[in-house]
Amino acid sequence: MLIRSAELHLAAHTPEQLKRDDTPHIAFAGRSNVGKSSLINALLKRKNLARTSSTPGKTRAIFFFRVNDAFTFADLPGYGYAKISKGERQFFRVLVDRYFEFPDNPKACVILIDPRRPVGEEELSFLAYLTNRNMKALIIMTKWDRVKAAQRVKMRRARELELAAHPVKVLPVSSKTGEGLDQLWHFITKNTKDFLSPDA
Ligand SMILES: Nc1nc2c(ncn2[C@@H]2O[C@H](COP(=O)(O)OP(=O)(O)OP(=O)(O)O)[C@@H](O)[C@H]2O)c(=O)[nH]1
Ligand SMILES: [Mg+2]
Repeated sequence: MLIRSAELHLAAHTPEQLKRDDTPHIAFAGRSNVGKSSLINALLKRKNLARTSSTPGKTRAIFFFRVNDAFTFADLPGYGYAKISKGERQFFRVLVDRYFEFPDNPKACVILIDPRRPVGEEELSFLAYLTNRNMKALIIMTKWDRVKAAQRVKMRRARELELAAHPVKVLPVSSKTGEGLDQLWHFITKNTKDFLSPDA
């Protein structure tokens, strides 16, 4: 994908700050620290457009990045982060719910999981939530560069088995080495293609 432009379009810290727009959206969801912001930077070939950190809980709002003036990436706050208060977690949930309730977007969701852990209740209920809304989803196994070659097949099978009840593909990706990014772009363009210009 040729990235002609990528910029922060909006940061929504509260549901009231959400705005409707007419571009297709790809939302990036997953536990805190799983690598959502890093993946957005890797896709857009920008070092620090989406802010990343080794401290979990970095992304505390929904950040919207407009790409090529044609579509939007939404960097969602991480779920399942133990150190935030119950009230704050509930607040994020309301924010994310409101975002998904917008009628025109998003169009598709990328859910990042840590391939070294069993798929959690949070991921499974989030997948059910997306299915209920007829939204396309793709599972990304992140930080694939950290998984030893000898463990890859076994690990992938285990995660696929845990996700078997859902009609969803699983893709290993590394934001560090770039592995899997082309296939991820394929999913993104498929779900945004009506809006892309011919040279994209
Ligand atoms: N080795 C490796 N490290 C990664 C990769 N992707 C992300 N990381 C590291 O994982 C840590 C967390 O990455 P972030 O992108 O900030 O994670 P996040 O999901 O946005 O986290 P929150 O904003 O807290 O929800 C950082 O230290 C990244 O450098 C990857 O593909 N490979
Ligand atoms: Mg983040």
